Amino acid sequence: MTSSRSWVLAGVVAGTTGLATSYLAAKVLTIRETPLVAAADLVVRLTPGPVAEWAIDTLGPADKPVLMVSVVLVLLGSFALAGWAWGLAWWRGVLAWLAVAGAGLLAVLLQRGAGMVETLPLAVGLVTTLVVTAGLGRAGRVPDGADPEKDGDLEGDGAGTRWRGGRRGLLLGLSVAAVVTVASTAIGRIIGNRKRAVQESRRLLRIPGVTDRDAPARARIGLEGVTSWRTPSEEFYRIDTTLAVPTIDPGQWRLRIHGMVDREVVLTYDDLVTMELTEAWVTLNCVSNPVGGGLVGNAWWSGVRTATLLELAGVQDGADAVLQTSEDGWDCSTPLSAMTDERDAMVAVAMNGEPLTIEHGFPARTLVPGLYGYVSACKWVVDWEVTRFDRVEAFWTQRGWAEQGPVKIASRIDVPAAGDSVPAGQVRVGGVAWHQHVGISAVEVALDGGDWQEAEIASPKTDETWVQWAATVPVPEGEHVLRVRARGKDGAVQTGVRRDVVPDGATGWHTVEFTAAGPDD
Ligand SMILES: Nc1nc2c(c(=O)[nH]1)N[C@H]1C(S)=C(S)[C@@H](COP(=O)(O)O)O[C@H]1N2
Ligand SMILES: [Mo]
Repeated sequence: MTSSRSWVLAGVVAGTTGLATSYLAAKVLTIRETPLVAAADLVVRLTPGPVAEWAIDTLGPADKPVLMVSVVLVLLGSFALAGWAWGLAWWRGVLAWLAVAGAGLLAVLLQRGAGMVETLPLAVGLVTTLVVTAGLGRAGRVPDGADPEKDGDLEGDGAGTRWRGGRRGLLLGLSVAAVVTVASTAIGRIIGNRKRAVQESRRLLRIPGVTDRDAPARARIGLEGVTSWRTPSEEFYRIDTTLAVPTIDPGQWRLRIHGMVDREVVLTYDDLVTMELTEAWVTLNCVSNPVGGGLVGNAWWSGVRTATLLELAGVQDGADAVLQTSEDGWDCSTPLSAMTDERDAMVAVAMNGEPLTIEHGFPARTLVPGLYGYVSACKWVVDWEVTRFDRVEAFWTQRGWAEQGPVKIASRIDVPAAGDSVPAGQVRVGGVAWHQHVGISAVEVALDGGDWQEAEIASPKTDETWVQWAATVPVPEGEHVLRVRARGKDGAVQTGVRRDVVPDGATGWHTVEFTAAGPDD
């Protein structure tokens, strides 16, 4: 075995180990496409049409396996090159690995919807590869003074880092790499299968009593461009701190209610879904939603009233909070009063007529109308400790956000969008407004700082959701600024004072700049 051959082998082994750990990372992070699949996808996308057609024609159903095998061969080739380069000088090897990772990064980022998280497996793979290459290089070295002939091959005394072939060390290094590869692949498989199993059980789940609803006609203002009153689940905003989305088998799920209660209660998923279901339209808000932002959505939710569940346990005097914890350890402290009053606070099991999606908290999540998500809407909820605010601090309150998070009155302009150009004249404008658990009594708009003009509002017949509004505004030619404000059924008028989202939600009027064009423009 010559020195450069050993380095080539080291490269192939290190690259393969990196592929394995990147696969494991992708499974842990529940990223659909591993870097390897992303690379294959990129090849497909870069393949010219005629070539692809030729491949499909000649290879038929074998085209996918052939593609994967080709990608793997090309990868192994580049691993070999990188190992060889490392043998010339370690920094050349590092550069070569960075080039391979760079190609992988490109492949990953070109995937639909890929973001920072999707690049993490690649980083894990790269680090593994660098460590394994360096480690093999070291392990293969013969200790100074030993007779290299006895324990391996010594390649001359040329410049650069030379493989000196300590056979025992090399074998040990290779074994470690092999164990890491096999273990990562096996664990990744198990995690991947579990996720698939949970997805499958979710898909087959039929929860008795769960209904689906379309937005009622009275909730729709009928102006094109205004956000749909009911947010489709796929478009519903998603906010959480989790890197690896919990995949919980409903059969394993439990909700433990303890703390300041008469008797501790542990509920199974079956217990939960055989209780009386409540269903309601509820708008969910993120406290981090800036004025005019999209971190707000409205859905038809089905679940069991939190009040009913707390009654089972019997809340003791003096308690004023429930510390809710999710399966991944995130927590929030929710006012007991909001969980026990007449509003439809619930442990939701379905959203828009279907079991919750895994991202939105499957199999169960809490929902408290009128409170921001960060103090109430615990996804993957597994534990409720009935307690007192003066005894606990939750994830976001530890980080400077307010302990209490009632949703502030707010309104948004959807039409026109910022920068739009519309024909001058009578212009239809519209959007949404909300003052949950209180209700919206009026929405007003003002053009260019002029008088407030009252808009029409739809009447969804509940105060726990947003309402759509629209108005007809006379707009002369030129550049304009439209602003909106809402009035609450409690007499509140939305303030124009601009405040940041920290610590308890943004305030200020949403304004939109647009242009009105004359007939000749
Ligand atoms: N387990 C868990 N639940 C959570 C969070 C989280 O980080 N982890 N974020 C909360 C926040 S800040 C919001 S706004 C809502 C968002 O819920 P959604 O992702 O279903 O829209 O979930 C809440 N529940
Ligand atoms: Mo949030």
